[in-house]
Amino acid sequence: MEKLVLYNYFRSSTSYRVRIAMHLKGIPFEYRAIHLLKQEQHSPEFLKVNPQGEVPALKNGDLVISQSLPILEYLDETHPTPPIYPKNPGERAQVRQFCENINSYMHPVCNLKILQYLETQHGYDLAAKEGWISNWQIPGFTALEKLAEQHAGRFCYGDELTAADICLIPMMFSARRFHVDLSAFPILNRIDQDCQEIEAFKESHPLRQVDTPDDLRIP
Ligand SMILES: N[C@@H](CCC(=O)N[C@@H](CS)C(=O)NCC(=O)O)C(=O)O
Repeated sequence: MEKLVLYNYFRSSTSYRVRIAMHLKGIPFEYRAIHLLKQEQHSPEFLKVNPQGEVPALKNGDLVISQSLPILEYLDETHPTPPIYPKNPGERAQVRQFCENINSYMHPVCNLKILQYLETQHGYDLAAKEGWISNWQIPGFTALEKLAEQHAGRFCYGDELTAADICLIPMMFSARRFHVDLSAFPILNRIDQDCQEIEAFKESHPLRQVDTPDDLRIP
């Protein structure tokens, strides 16, 4: 069987989601780095892989899937152990809802192309971009904290890791990078700390990847 290829970038939070799932499930993969700041996502070769010009993209032989949430579901269906979605349909839908809060509302506002547009078309400097991100993400984290109050055990939904945690931890990493104040979210911070102790999260961490620049790398 051919090895799976993951097109990704160390600091991309959506790539980080997929790396966590692959390490958690023990799926070997080839790490193909796409340097977003060098605009490699818009190269003709990469656009053949993902016409949308975004990472992550997963290649399994002739099959290519982009969008991290469908990739997570594909991995869960092809490698069911350990599961990352609950079996019960209601609980499963709630985990998906939590993921979508992050995926469709919180993550897009800090995407590179959005920030580049704000800078080139509207003159945003770094402080203005960080203000923009906080403006949208604080209400997002506020909702996630409320959901966690209702549903969390050790992790976001009960005591088993799910896709909710796999989306949350990269979102928190990205938010901290842009100086979003996360101090008002004690449950989310506690879950984040717990996850950082788990091997799959350590291995997937943006600052420990092959394309992590040396000056950012952590042990
Ligand atoms: N909803 C997509 C979002 C993918 C996405 O936005 N990827 C970012 C990196 S986190 C990207 O490739 N951005 C390229 C750009 O902005 O030019 C997913 O979940 O995979």
